[in-house]
Amino acid sequence: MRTTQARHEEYFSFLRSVSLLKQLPEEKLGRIVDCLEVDYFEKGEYIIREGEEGNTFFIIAKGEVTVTQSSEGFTEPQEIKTLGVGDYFGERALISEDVRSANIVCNENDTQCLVVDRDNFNQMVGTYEELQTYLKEYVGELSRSDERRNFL
Ligand code: WNU
Repeated sequence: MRTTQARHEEYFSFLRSVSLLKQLPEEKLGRIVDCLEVDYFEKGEYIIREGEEGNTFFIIAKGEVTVTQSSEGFTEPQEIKTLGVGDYFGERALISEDVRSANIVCNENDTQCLVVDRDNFNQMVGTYEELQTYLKEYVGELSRSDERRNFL
């Protein structure tokens, strides 16, 4: 049997390995683990749809996803990149207070994501200035690469 304690330790050490969260104090990381949900996806499933409202942040614990986005001159969304274990997504809608700006499609059966809701995300990054600055810069870069893809 896998106890609550074992589960807690497992996710705690996994989150420690996520580069974004490396600097977080132990106590804070522990609180994130306490309020995490785990979601499971199968190949082909949409985890996020472009244009929808979103209130969650995801960290990939197992498997792989593809980021796609609609693009001028194409009928199908275009592939942008692939994300794997330890990568995260969904921060942009939370930081920019905007709808989802890309699709996230599951690429592998039994993909597992750790899901953090908006309130907990704000607690996670809000009180940690470095994290906030880092994510804001990254989100700014995303907007620029979106423009480049669409207008060149
Ligand atoms: C991109 N353009 C857009 C990725 C993951 C984390 C960071 C990049 Cl810090 P959302 C859709 C999500 C979006 C991002 C992710 O897709 N995404 C991108 C792009 O070139 N989104 N617009 N590349 S992977 C990635 C940076 O997380 O957040 O809530 O939902 O808009």
